[in-house]
Amino acid sequence: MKEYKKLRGEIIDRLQKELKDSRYRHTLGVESTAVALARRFGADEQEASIAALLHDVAKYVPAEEQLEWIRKGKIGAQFPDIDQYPKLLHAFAGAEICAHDYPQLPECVIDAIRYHTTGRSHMGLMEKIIFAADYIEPGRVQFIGLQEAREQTFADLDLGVGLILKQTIAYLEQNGAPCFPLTQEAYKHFVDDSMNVLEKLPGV
Ligand code: DGI
Ligand code: FE
Ligand code: FE
Repeated sequence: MKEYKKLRGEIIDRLQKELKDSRYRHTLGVESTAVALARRFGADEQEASIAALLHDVAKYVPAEEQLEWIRKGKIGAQFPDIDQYPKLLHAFAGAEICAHDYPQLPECVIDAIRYHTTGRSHMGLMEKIIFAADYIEPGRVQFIGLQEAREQTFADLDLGVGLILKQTIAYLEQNGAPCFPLTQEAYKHFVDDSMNVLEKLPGV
């Protein structure tokens, strides 16, 4: 990536200003995990680093401002009820903000930011890496299934994504939170359909 070092430095400065401390540390954990996954699965490590650094950049942008970015952005018209899913806004808004602020970034980096929370069916390699790295980064507070998700992801990225989707949907059900259509489609693709992940996963 052209001028990677300079860009990374600029982004680090921005994150230190715009993110809370704990979110900043999480972001660096996602970066190191994403770079490791990129090396393991043959993706561009610099692109993984930048996508990871930017994935939560919109976390503290006011909700109304996030909605404005989304409404005028790529998927706004597709999901008019997006305001019913407050936890998802930062991913969709973050992608629009980054496409605007860093026009040099490739589409795969922007899409990795856009789909890092929900996933989607037919995710590209960079999307899978950021989706998984966000979930398994070393700073995540321990919860049931985290260690298995880590091991599974480094063994087989598709199986890792499938396991993470399965655990996320179980978590949403437990908490009575609605599952977003993209997450349902991702689950169908990675867990139910072609990949038959469930049959390959030991006792989950
Ligand atoms: O931003 P992070 O905290 O690092 O992690 P994230 O972007 O994966 O956001 C996780 C939150 O998003 C978590 O509280 C669960 C929620 N979430 C993930 N998928 C869905 C969802 N919430 C709803 N309502 N529907 C989803 O499909
Ligand atoms: Fe996030
Ligand atoms: Fe995150």
